[in-house]
This record gives sequence, structure tokens and C-alpha cells, in this order.
Amino acid sequence: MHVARGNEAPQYTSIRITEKTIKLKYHMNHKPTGFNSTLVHGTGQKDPLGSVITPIYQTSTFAFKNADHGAACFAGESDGYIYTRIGNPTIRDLEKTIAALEHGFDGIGCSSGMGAVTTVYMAYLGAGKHILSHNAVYGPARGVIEGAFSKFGVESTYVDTTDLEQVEAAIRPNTALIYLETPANPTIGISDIPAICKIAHKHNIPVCVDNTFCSPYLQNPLDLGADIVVHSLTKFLNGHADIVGGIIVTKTEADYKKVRPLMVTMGCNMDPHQAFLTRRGLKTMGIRIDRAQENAVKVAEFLESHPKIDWIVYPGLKSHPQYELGRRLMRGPGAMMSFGLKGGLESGKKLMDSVQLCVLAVSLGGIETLIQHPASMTHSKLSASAKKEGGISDELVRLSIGIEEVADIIADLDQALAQIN
Ligand code: LCS
Repeated sequence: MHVARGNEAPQYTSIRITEKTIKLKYHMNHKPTGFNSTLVHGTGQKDPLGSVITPIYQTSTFAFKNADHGAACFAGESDGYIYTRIGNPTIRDLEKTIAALEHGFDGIGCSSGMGAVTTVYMAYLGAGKHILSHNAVYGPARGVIEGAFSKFGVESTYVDTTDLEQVEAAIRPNTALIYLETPANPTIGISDIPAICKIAHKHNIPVCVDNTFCSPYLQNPLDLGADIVVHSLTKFLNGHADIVGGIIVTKTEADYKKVRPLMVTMGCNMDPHQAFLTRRGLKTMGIRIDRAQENAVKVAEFLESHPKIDWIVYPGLKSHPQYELGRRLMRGPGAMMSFGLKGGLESGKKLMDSVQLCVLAVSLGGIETLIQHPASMTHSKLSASAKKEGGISDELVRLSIGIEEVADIIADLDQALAQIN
């Protein structure tokens, strides 16, 4: 497995990442350890009663030692806990662990991925400000700007951010945020994070990257120049399709101080039980992604050579339009792919109705293989022109590969493809 660092020639030689290949940088008081060790042990938060697993602090409020302590907590002079919307030990363990994995200053847990995205929007946008983003982002991440935020005077431009010229040309004097999703949902287009950050920073514009499709295991946007990272924890980080959650990680303390109060006052906070389950799921993220990715490579090769497939986009295939860029930015090709069938939408529907092991459902990044149709599901609320610009065509079918036996996934797709005339 290549590591996109220094002058090393990048290549997807193997798809298993070892601890040696991904060392964490120093993070706050955290002694750097290998990636999988941090997944398991976190950043060293110790439970006072010796619980090996961080317990669920299922409480809305925390008792102060005395009035002065309460006042000191509110004044920020004591790091004691106050109220769960503001902070909670179960949630803090998750926030600090993910911040370490992303090489950021600190994390801000949110109720959902969209909670994280809208909190970032609230922090950097306002009346008369402009956001520049990819025309193939997760549907609601665009929908909320063109709907709710535009009512408050926020302007937006959506371009193909895999094309640097389009990015540069769309910057305006009032551009206040560049928001990238890479690889993008659902086109799997890869944007050049370092090059876009260079352009953005020339104009003093912060860059936020949604790293959901990669996870910090495969890509670290903050190391590539970005200022903020968001994740839908619902996906690879939790990985078990049993919670909805989100997180923001900022590179600097200044950005953390700008964003965290908004999460708190808007009430976009996580719940301790949701944080506990996510922390549990996170422990196995490395081995889950290794396995899902190994499966995905084989599924992609099977689909690419199948006579009923018209086209397929997967970062591990040489046919991916940004294959070389992907090898430079990402430590592996991941487990997400999109494809179109000869026979278009009708064939795609037949495939989705015929799978037996793969589950016809939205979401992604879980242990089970999921298949869905973005144009009528996750991205259905976008206008026809927005879908067209973003390449979210009617025939596009998206697969999130799970950790089942790959022979079973391929056999299921094979029998479903055989149902198509
Ligand atoms: N960012 C990306 C890249 C996503 O794919 C999603 C959800 C979100 C943010 C929002 O996260 P949530 O609020 O759902 O935790 N993507 C979904 C998808 O493709 N199918 O169902 C949800």
C-alpha cells in the first residue's frame, strides 16, 4: 500500500495498510501511536473507576464541586463538564480520538453528518457571502444551501471541482468557503485537495473537505492543505449501520473556537449513547476498511469486465478519470463505486430489484454491501439541471461494498445481472 507522503512513488500495490505505514502525528497530549492502536486505545482518556471501555455518561448535567467551581467551568477556567449539549466525557473521547486520526487540533461531535456540514456553513457563511462547491456533493449538502441558506442571502456556485480551471474561475471577492467532497457522492470524482487549497489560500478562503468516502484511514485532508474536515460518522467510522452521527475536525485552535460554540448553541450535539456506539465501531475501522476494500477491488474488476456494464468509476481501476491523482492523495481506493448498465435506468432497476445478498438501501460504509440509485434516492431533491451538471445520471447505480465473502457478493451481482434482458 502506498503512503502519499514525500517523494515516494505512489501506487496501489497492496490494499492492506500496516501500522508502520500510517503513523499519527503528535496530537495535544496524545503520544503518537500507529493508526490501529489509536483506533483501539484512543488518546489515553482514562476512566476514574478503571473501566477499560469509556462508559456511557448518560446524563444531561454535571454536578459542580461548589459555586466557585461552577463559575470557573462557565468562565472556561476549569475543564470540568457542565451540560451534555456543551460537552460530555463519552463524546469527548470520540472527538479527541478522531481529531488525532485526522491530525487536527480537536473534534466537534454533531448529531449527524448534515449537522456537521450545516454547522460549518453557519460558521463561515452569512448574508452576502459566497460558497463554492462541487456539483456532485451529497444531495442535501447542496440542497440546504440553495434552500435554507439562500433565504438568508448566501450565494453559491457549484462547479466540477475535479477541474482546477473551473474552481479558479468561480472564485468571487465574497467567496467565504470552498467545500469539497472527495471522492464525491455519487460520481466518485476526485478533487485535487492540495492544488485547490493553494488557490483558495491565495484568496484567504478556508477549505472544508468532506472525507466521508475515505475516512482518515485512507486520506488526511488537513495534511493535504485543508482547514476543516467533516465526516458523516454514520458511514465508515461507525461502520455498523446502527447510528447517525457527524464530526468536524479543525486544523487550528482558532477555527475550533469559531465552530464549536455554534454546534453548542444550535443544539447539533451528539448523544452519549450515539457517541459510545460510534467509539465502539471505530475500534475496528482499519480492519473493516482493509477487508471491504479488498472486496471492492475484486467486485470492480468483475463489473468492469461484465458485458452488461456500460461504464464503471472506481478509484482502484486505471479507467478512473483521476486514477493518478487518487493514488497521490489516498492510501487506498476505498469501497465505493458507481456504474451504469447498458440499457440504462430500466436495467439498473432490474438489477436493484434482483439482488438477494446486497441490500437495496441508502447510506454507505457499513459492514453490509448496499446498492442504491442516487437520481431517485439520495440526490432526488436536486433539480434536473443540477443532477445533469453533477453527472448524477439516471443510469448511475452506486455500490458500497461490505465485508461479506467476496465470492458471495460477486455471485449475487452475477445472478442479478443475468436477470437483465
Ligand atoms: N456527507 C456525505 C459524503 C454523505 O454521503 C452523507 C450522507 C452526509 C454527508 C450526511 O450524513 P448524515 O447526516 O446522513 O449522517 N450520505 C448518505 C448516502 O449517500 N445515502 O444515505 C445517506
